[in-house]
Amino acid sequence: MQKTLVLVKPDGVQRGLIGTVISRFENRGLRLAAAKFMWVSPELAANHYAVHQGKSFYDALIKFITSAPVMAMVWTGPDAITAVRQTIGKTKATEADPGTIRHDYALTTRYNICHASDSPENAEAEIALWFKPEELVEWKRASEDWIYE
Ligand code: 3AN
Repeated sequence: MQKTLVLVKPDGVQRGLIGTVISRFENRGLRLAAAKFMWVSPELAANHYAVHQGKSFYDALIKFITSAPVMAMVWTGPDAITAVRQTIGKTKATEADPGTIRHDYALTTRYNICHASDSPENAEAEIALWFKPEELVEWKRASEDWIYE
């Protein structure tokens, strides 16, 4: 079982898509492990996007992620990192496959609704950055025996 960090970013929050994003992951069979609705501080934004520091879009990215609240979540399940990335689609919304969140709700790269960790290393680091260990909820969905091997 893997855990991965998902953010519904300011554009998704402002457009009323928090429930839609959650539904996609619930319908897929993934299990919610943590959630909080929050403003992102400049420090948290800089930490989260440290890998993009120095890039042409960095300042705009920090401005964007701090411009409205985000819904931060941890989702868990078998191969959850790949499954969640597959469900949200490619970074550039016009390259995302039909049926993915980014295809169905976005048109650009900056305003692409959500973030999801892209590797086990980044998932671990991002979950530790956004959540305290005690904020992760251990539980089992009643349907899991019919979804997980
Ligand atoms: P992903 O969100 O798919 O992991 P990253 O980590 O490459 O993609 O990019 C993080 C965020 O930075 C994107 N979600 C997007 O908001 C922004 N971003 C990435 N590349 C660009 C770009 N070329 N122009 C504008 N914004 C970008």
